[in-house]
Amino acid sequence: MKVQLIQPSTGDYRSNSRSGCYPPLGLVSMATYVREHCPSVEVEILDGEFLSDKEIISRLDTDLVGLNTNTVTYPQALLIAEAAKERGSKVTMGGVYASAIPDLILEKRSNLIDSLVVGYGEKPLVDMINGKFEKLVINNQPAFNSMPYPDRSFIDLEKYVSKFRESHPTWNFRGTHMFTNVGCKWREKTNGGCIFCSRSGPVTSMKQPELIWKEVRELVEVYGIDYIVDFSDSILQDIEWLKALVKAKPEDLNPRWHVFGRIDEINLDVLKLLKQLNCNHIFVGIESGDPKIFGETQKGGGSPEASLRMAKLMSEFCIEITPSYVLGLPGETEESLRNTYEHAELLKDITGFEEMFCCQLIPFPGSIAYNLLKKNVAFNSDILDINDLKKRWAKNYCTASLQTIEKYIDKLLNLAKYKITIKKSSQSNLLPKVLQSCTKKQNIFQGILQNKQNVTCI
Ligand code: B12
Ligand code: SF4
Repeated sequence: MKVQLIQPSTGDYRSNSRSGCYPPLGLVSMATYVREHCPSVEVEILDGEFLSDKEIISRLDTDLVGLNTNTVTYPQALLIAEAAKERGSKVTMGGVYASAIPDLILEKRSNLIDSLVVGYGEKPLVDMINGKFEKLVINNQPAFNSMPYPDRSFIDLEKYVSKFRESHPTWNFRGTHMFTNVGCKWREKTNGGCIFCSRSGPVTSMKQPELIWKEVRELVEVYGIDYIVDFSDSILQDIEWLKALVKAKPEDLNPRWHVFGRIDEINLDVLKLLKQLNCNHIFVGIESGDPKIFGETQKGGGSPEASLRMAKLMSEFCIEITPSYVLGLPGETEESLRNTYEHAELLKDITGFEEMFCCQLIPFPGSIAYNLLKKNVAFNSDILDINDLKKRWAKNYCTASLQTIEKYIDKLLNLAKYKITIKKSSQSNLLPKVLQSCTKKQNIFQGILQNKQNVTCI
């Protein structure tokens, strides 16, 4: 028996400095688990970051096809599902999108999907291989402490590592990603988290430090990786666990780490710990530079002013930052957008950041924003167009127009060398070089910059 696990292409949404840099680890994890439990089953992973959907369809040749989905890949997933069904294969679907709106998908596509998995797919896939197909399977409990770590020999990791280098020429590293934990305590506690968050995993779970270092050792020794991007929602959310991770670090392993963390979790002690880990980069949700609008994120901690203070502290520790801004929060006005731009300029002055994520709030299914919008807008289709979601959101929740929000997104992104956003490539990935500059107001964060010149590395 053979199983094909597929990440469909992103269609028109290819405009990203991260595209093709990171393998679909969820699918790799599923393949690894299948091999452990059903060694006679062959598993192939097809990745739409490198193959067109047409190529993927021409390569369909199995009894069971598994499709990963997010909002941008879902329409392509349907095309592949149709082709797979035509040739008589069973089709299963999973991933964040399928997990967020399973009922709507099954209502519309019952004929195409034999089993839809909400949550983690490893065990359900093995059940399917053993002939057990249920229309809807819910498996929200992470179990990676009892599972093998993803075996990268299922994919050509070198292809991704090369793309990573090509896309980040000033980061002269062989980088790849992994997960040290899943879920977010804030999201779990509040049952939804920040207004825009549609991240997977309602339950938070930290991987055992020994297992993490075992996986790191393989990445370093077998694949020559010297830069690890930990895509977990936050490596800082359990400080005792982080201490244990640092304590368990083998003396002969020292790759650099690029991690994700919340601004309100960063302090002197945490930065000292991160230095021991050899972390030199944190991706931080700054969200907004306007104090009032920041409150609309429902983030439950932090502020624009605190983020500048933390950024300064990070610079003193020689830890770089990738700031992430979300524009188009509820009540957003041109003035608040201007405040955010000025905040980003100051942050650039403080840190000299190279990479930035900036995007309009997209009410992805699974987020509080989507549920809010659903009260005003009836979503009858299982296919959601991102531009349409952006438009409807701005119209219902922002004072600034969509065009104004987009203008500021471009302005902010222009501050960075490596730009991460969610935008159709057909709208041109090239951001306008000359942008109308906004009148500089008396800056509300000016105090933070004092003594900035005396930055020394700790
Ligand atoms: C790492 C990551 C990336 C990486 C790597 C993506 C990749 N190729 O795997 C990069 C940076 C490239 C990336 C890009 C994008 N991403 Co991304 N990404 C993530 C992140 C942080 C983690 C995903 C992950 O790997 N989780 C860990 C693995 C183990 O879990 P998993 O992939 O979900 O898989 C498990 C289950 O979902 C399930 N499963 C998955 N597939 C299948 C299939 C079957 C058949 C079954 C049964 C089960 C199953 O089983 C798996 C194993 O347990 C999530 C946020 C989050 N925490 O969820 C956002 C996230 C998934 N990304 C998101 C988006 C929007 C994008 C982009 C569209 C952004 C863009 N700029 O264009 C692109 C799309 C790229 C693509 N090819 O699809 C959104 C999706 C929102 C939505 N609801 O649609 C998320 C949720 C972040 C957010 N904004 O909230 N992303
Ligand atoms: S955006 Fe980050 S902090 Fe907020 S709920 Fe999501 S993962 Fe947690």
